[in-house]
Parts: sequence; C-alpha cells; structure tokens
Amino acid sequence: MSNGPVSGNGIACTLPQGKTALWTATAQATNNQFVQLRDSRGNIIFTATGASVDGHSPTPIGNGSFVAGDPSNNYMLYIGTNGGASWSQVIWDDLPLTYSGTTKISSYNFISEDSSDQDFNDLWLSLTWFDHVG
Ligand SMILES: [Ca+2]
Repeated sequence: MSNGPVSGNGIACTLPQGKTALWTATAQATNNQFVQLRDSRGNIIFTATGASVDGHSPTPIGNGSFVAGDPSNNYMLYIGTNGGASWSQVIWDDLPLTYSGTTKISSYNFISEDSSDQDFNDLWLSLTWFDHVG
C-alpha cells in the first residue's frame, strides 16, 4: 500500500498534539535534497538539506525529535531539491502499530524522485510518533 506519487510541494500529515516524534532523513542523490516540515500556521518544525557524499551512496542528512504542538494536529511536509527550487515526486504511507485499541507508534515513510530515473530513493524521510516515550 502506498500513496502517490504526489508533488512534494506540500503533503498533509497529522501528528497528535503532545506526542513526541522522531525523524531521520537520508539522501541517495547528487542533487542537493530539501525536506521541511511545517505546522498548520507555517512554522518550521525542522529542515534538512544535503546530497550523497559521493553522489549516490545512502547518506544521512539530518535527524531529530520534537513534541508535536499544533492543536490542529495538521502539518505539511515539503520535499524537493535546492531549497525547494523544484519539487520532487513523493510516494508515502503511514504505518500505525496498535495494541488494545491504542496506537503505540505510527511511522510515516516518504520516498522521493527528484529527476527521471524513477528509483524513488533520492530522499527518504522516516517520521515516527510515539504514544509514550521514556
Ligand atoms: Ca532518482
């Protein structure tokens, strides 16, 4: 199952207010990748940029964690190249893992194609929120 390809110029996703989320971004591309999450008011939650060290190998370009604070739970994700000068095509899905009616974690995966070879690995973002941390 998956959604897309869709334009990386704003993909709606939800993160429950108060939950802690972890993210990691990996490039496999020559082009300078760009990924940014914004809340419903346009505030930037995180940004990562970078290319593969050698133009093709999987290269971490950022990671972090934050507590989702938007009361609406609504966020927009942007994936492109060169600071958003162009937008990539993105395939994505969300995998919730539940126990006894509670979502324990939910993991979004986004993979992008920044050109034409259709490998859909130029930027990979994993974004996971936890019901409980610690
Ligand atoms: Ca590609």
